[in-house]
Amino acid sequence: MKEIIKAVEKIAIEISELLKYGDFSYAKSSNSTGDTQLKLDILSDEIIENRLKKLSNIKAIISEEKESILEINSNADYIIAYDPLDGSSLVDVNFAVGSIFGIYKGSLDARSLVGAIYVVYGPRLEMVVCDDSVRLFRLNRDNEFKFIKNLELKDRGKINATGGTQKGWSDSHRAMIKSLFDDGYRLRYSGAMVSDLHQVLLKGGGLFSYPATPDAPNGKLRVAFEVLPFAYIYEKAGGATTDGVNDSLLDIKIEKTHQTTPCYFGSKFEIDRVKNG
Ligand code: AHM
Ligand code: MG
Repeated sequence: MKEIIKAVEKIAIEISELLKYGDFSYAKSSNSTGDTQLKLDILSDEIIENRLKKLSNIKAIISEEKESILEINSNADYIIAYDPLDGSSLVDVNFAVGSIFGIYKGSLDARSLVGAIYVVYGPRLEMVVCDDSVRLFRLNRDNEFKFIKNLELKDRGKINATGGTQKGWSDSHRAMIKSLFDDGYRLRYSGAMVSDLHQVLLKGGGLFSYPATPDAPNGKLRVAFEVLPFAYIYEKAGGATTDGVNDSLLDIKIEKTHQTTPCYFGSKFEIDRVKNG
């Protein structure tokens, strides 16, 4: 695990440099979910692949930008599923974007998650590492990640980060979102899940939702690279998650690498509200 965290630190610094000075035009290709890829998506994926390939404890890697699993060491333990550059469509407007890593031991199964890490490329470079606890690190002037604090969600927050095409929301989803606003919750939504979930986590709580809609019947966010790593982090931070049906997002079975799901992450109070209407 330590080796993986060290590799992610190096990856974060390299991708951060790429974001500052790299070309942010589109490539001619698209990924498995059909998104047009930016050159930055492809280069970030290469940076991560090259760093992780050097580790002897990595069995395989799976990327949002790759069609299939890439085997590395068949006898090793860890499978890393990652989104190299989450929110990359916001690079042109200079918003904070991120990288997400799910660390699975043995098999690509939600209950095999042993850790998750995400990086936020904002005005500062931050990294949240979760194994048993959830810890925030920030890059200092000497290019070292320094521990800042442990992160915990309160039982109830104030932020309502609502995704998905609103005209496609179900009546029950619409009513639940409205009831939170009626209770004084504030809208906060940038369109990069790393930044939006980072905000909810650092401000102590609230709700991030991305429901199923007719244009995205299984939601938009990807189970293996995006949803499960954040579900692991939120639950370890004392929060809760659901897909609207299961008690926890960690109950989802991964059947396809690029599978998507509706998802809700938050403090316990807001997730109870999602579950009970
Ligand atoms: P990406 O990984 O291709 O950037 O897409 C995922 C992003 C998430 O970061 C974000 O929550 C969501 O897509 C935003 O979607 P929308 O524009 O529909 O709100
Ligand atoms: Mg993403």
